[in-house]
Order: sequence, then structure tokens, then C-alpha cells
Amino acid sequence: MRSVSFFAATRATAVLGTALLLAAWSTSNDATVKVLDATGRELGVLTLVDAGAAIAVTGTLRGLTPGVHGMHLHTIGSCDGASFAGAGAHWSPTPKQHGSANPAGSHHGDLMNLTVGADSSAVVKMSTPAGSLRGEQPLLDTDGAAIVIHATTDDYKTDPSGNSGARIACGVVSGS
Ligand SMILES: [Cu+2]
Ligand SMILES: [Zn+2]
Repeated sequence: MRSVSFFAATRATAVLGTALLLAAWSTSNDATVKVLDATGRELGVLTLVDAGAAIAVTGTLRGLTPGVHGMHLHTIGSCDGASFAGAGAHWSPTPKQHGSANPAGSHHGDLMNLTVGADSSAVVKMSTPAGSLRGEQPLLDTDGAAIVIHATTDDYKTDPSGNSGARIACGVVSGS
């Protein structure tokens, strides 16, 4: 009996230690985004991490309308207001226009379109064209940032938002 509880205590300590280690790592190297729809329903959590001269965005979202949706990093860490207006425009620390197919593009916050399957879920695995979380031209500046998902497809060229329609989901980037 004593040896069993000793084992349990040892294991609990190890699990706690690992959790603390992960928490410490996540505050210094990455950031997370809890994505909510307009009714406040949680669609999933995305992880952002510096990857070369870009930011990689990964995770899984559920509960979206099937189809192809524009998705961007916006410049303010707010999802307040009607249609998530608080998130502001696309994150763009240099004077560029929208989209990889725009000769004057792109914004740092221009991500690839998000494809949502018939089961309403989407696997997110994409990168920004430039920038970093906390280094050169940081996403996590004083007013933070947000991820916004739009109703329709981003054409990758029409300024300022790829003609991707209404903002249907939003999440504030959480990280310091
Ligand atoms: Cu957007
Ligand atoms: Zn843009």
C-alpha cells in the first residue's frame, strides 16, 4: 500500500513538473489563440510559433461552415464590436497592400485560405509571409493582435482584405 501511494505521488510530481516546464516554455516561445464565432462559441485553439522569418499557425477548428474562408492576422488584440471590428485591419508593419497575388503585396498578416470540410472541421497548418512574434517587426506589439476568419474566399489580391466578406470568427492572440 505504501509503495503504491509513493508511486502515485512520484508520478503526480513528474506530471506537475512537466506542466510547469511547458507553461514556462509557452510564455517565452509561442502564443495561442482561442477562436470564437459571433455567438461566443469556441471553435478551437491555434498555436503560433516563430518559424524562420515567419510565424507558423497550427491547430484544429470545428464548427465552421464548410467551404473556403479567408483567414488573417489582424493588427489589434481585440474581438470587440459588431463583426469583430475591434481587430482592426490586417497586420502590416510595412506599407504593403493585400495579398500574395498583388504586385504591391503582401501584408504580414495574410495567411492562406482555410478549407473547412463537410464535417465542419479544418486542420490549420500555414505561415505568415513575414514577421515574428517578438523579434523583428513583432506581432505581439503593445496593442497585440487577433486572428480573423471570413465568410468567403480570399482572392489573394484585392486590397485591403481579399474580398473575403464578413468576419465570422475571431480570436485574440494570447502571449507576452
Ligand atoms: Cu481578415
Ligand atoms: Zn491582407
